Amino acid sequence: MGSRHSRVSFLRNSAKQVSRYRFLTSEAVCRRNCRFPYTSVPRDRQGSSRLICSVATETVPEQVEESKMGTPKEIFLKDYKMPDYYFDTVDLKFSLGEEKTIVTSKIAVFPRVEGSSSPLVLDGKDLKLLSIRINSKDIKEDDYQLDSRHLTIKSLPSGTFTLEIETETYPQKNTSLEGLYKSSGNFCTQCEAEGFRKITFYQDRPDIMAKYTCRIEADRSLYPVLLSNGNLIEQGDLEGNKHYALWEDPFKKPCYLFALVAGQLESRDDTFVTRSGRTVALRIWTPAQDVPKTAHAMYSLKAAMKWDEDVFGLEYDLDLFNIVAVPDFNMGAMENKSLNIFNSKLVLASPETASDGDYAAILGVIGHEYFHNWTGNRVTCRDWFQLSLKEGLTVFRDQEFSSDMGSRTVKRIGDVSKLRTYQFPQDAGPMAHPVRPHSYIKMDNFYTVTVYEKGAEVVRMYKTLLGTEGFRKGMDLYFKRHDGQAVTCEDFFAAMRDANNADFANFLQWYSQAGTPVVKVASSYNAEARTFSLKFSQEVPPTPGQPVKEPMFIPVAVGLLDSTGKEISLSSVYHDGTLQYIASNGQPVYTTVLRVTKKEEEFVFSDVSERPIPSLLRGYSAPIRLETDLTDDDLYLLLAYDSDGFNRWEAGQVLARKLMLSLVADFQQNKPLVLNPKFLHGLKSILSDSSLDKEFVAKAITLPGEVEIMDIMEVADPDAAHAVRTFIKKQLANELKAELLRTVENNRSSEEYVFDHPNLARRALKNIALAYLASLEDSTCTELVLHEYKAATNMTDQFAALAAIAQNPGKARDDVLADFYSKWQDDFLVVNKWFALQAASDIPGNVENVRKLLSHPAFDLRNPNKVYSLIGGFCSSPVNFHGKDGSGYKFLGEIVTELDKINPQVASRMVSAFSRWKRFDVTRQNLAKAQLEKILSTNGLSENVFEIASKSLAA
Ligand code: B3K
Ligand code: ZN
Repeated sequence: MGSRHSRVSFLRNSAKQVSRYRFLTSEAVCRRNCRFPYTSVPRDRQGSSRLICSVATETVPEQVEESKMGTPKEIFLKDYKMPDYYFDTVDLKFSLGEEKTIVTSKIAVFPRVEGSSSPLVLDGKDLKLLSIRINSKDIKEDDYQLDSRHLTIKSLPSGTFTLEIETETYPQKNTSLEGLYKSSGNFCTQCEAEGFRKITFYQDRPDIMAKYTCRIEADRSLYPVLLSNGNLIEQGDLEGNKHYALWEDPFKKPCYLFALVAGQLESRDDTFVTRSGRTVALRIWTPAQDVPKTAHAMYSLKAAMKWDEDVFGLEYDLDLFNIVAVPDFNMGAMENKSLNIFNSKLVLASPETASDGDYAAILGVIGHEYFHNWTGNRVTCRDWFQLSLKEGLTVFRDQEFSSDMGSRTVKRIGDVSKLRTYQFPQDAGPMAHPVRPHSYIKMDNFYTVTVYEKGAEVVRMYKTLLGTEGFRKGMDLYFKRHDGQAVTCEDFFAAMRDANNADFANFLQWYSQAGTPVVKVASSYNAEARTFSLKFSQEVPPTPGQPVKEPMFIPVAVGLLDSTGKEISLSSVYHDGTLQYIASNGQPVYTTVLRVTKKEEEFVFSDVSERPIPSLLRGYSAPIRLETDLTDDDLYLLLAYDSDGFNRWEAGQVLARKLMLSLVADFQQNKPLVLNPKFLHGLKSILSDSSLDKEFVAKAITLPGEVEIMDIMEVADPDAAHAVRTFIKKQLANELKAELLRTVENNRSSEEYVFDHPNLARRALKNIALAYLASLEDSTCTELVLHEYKAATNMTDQFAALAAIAQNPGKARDDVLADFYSKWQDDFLVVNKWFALQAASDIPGNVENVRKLLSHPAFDLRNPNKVYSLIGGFCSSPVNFHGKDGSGYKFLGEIVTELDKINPQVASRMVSAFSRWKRFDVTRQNLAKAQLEKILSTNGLSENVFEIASKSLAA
């Protein structure tokens, strides 16, 4: 175990070499509608010891501890080496017990190079080794070496051989929820990224792909259901009230996709007939009482299967697809081959207990995990640095799926908001890393918004450049070339390029350079020449370890509007001295994609008869910060008329950001705050426009969040951001009271809950109106919101009313919160919403309430969802977490230290809230720094927390 001293000295060394390190974090993991299971709270937008013993001689360790070893080792992409040995087949046997579980593996091994004399190095953690046999013979003690991380086998036969290893593990003591563990009495596994090494000794790396069988033996009464990957080929009874099941997966897979579940579960069963006529049995497994709540998950699965056939021509490849919901899960879900394991939160839903947001998240994540069957499972990653190869691509696929199932514009707005709120701050902080990171200590710290969400933006840019057909051609070639392989981001790039004979210039920079590019555009119109020029300049800010950046390839989708807001048809554009005609197919073209590849570059539209208003970066065609010279009048015109729905919303957001920043300056100088009447008028027009999609209106009248505003301030000032946002909200509510009341009236419905676009859009609009009205704190509005709370027949409406009331301290708030708990105390997912709502409250001094909730009987630090709700929720209130007295920081510091002993992955996510401490004033900086130093001085700190905390501090 690493001593306190060795850790501190490593820290000093690492601090000195800071420019060399680029550690990643799950910093600012998003809290909404995603694979990361934070509970969604409608606020801003209203809305990972040496335990390994010699062969069967030493005693069983008292407690299974998470990896708290010596000096953390940093792993580099540039050091990737092909494995010396490959595995052909793996036969696993699990004997599941109450004290211990015995795992036997039989592996057919072959050398990469015939006659190789290299040792075989296997990963293993927190395991007790019982025996090793090669070609059915026990091996001598001198022939292998065991340390806290590896089993190294030295003398090996030449050519192919069989390796049999028997180990003992202790799932009941495994609170890290990684490897084999127990959740609510059931056994389950989580192997990605490096959890399989906690199950048995193995080459735990994704480029080792093998065919698996898995035999599970367990008590028949305690564990009636025994599941693993692939097809069930045999089952039967054993002595001593035991039974067994034998599973065979016909597809080669990396060990991170292995899964096992054993327990008391029941299933909702359905079927899906693929387009080639294969009937697939679909089963969603939960404890018996929850089966009724799996209807929406089953609907989502079938919709996803159909969509992947329709859009990508991709069919499911087995006769059985299982989903299991478990209440204790670090992430949102896991795409194990044919046995997806999900956090219950992303499976269970009923109108009474789940909100529209939950329904949408379930749709998206069920889709996401299903889509991984091709993008991640059939074609996987060569090494973990390539994570975005599967995650960025699969996020892109789930985004497109959700778009097609609902409103494309609103989905895009939500995804871009997520990018701005969570990824932009990461890209601008000490944890900034490229979409394909260069190094890591703990891979689990790299499941970030950068790898996922920015990675999805990178995939989206291929599509923007190639068009739908070209992108599909690229995908087809990718699968044709790489099915059954473990590949790299370059392989994906090459498939896109080759299928389209495309010139992607410096596009690969998107995988290697961190930081959000800042692109400035200056426009000018020449009336005489009838030309309109757009001059672009780009700068990628320095990030840790990358002080100097190269220009990026930025696809900028552009349209031009005339002074009445009408689209101008585009004919040609000069670039680099050559005139390029815009392909038209005989139809007028209103949007073209400019390829910005240099530091400075000019594009000149010809044949433009009046000064146009450019609609730039349509659909948010690249993940950049765009600075334009558009006037407020230009922006109001775009807000009113842009045919690009995303840019119409964006114009309103740019105006809101400008207004908020100027009011922040006023607030800081103690000047009175005044709302710009033009802004009010702009929002009023949107609110009153009945031709607009209601969900779009709800988004358009939502102000940018406090985190987003803090991110664009010179020095982040949470108090100013909060005061200004609250001020504007109240002013708007006051001025638009009549319209808002009408909006609530007109959008109520007593009809049965339906999750479809018109209904969820209607509820979204009504509930944002309600939140605005509640901010007024007058008796009429309080009565109205209370009425809505009582009259609500579904969780969307009920929780929205509760959240609206909870904005304001007082008896009404206390009563309704108590009522809500008493109604829902038996439903742990709803109780988590209740925790999150209170935790995220901006009520002054809320840290004390949150401390009290820590000892609430429903709270448990061992359950990640509860931690994400209460602790994660608290950190999402800038005014309280960043309270100037340091009480929020002290609270988080204490929790992280305690949590790290239980679950390092979860603790590491929580400590990420400190990462941007340098963005604040000196007082806050010192307070946050002191907490980070205290955490780092903790004896036995996990590598997970160490990586995030030390990098945050060293920045
Ligand atoms: N691939 C999993 C996440 C694995 C978690 C590693 N600690 C979920 C997903 O992105 O689909
Ligand atoms: Zn994924």
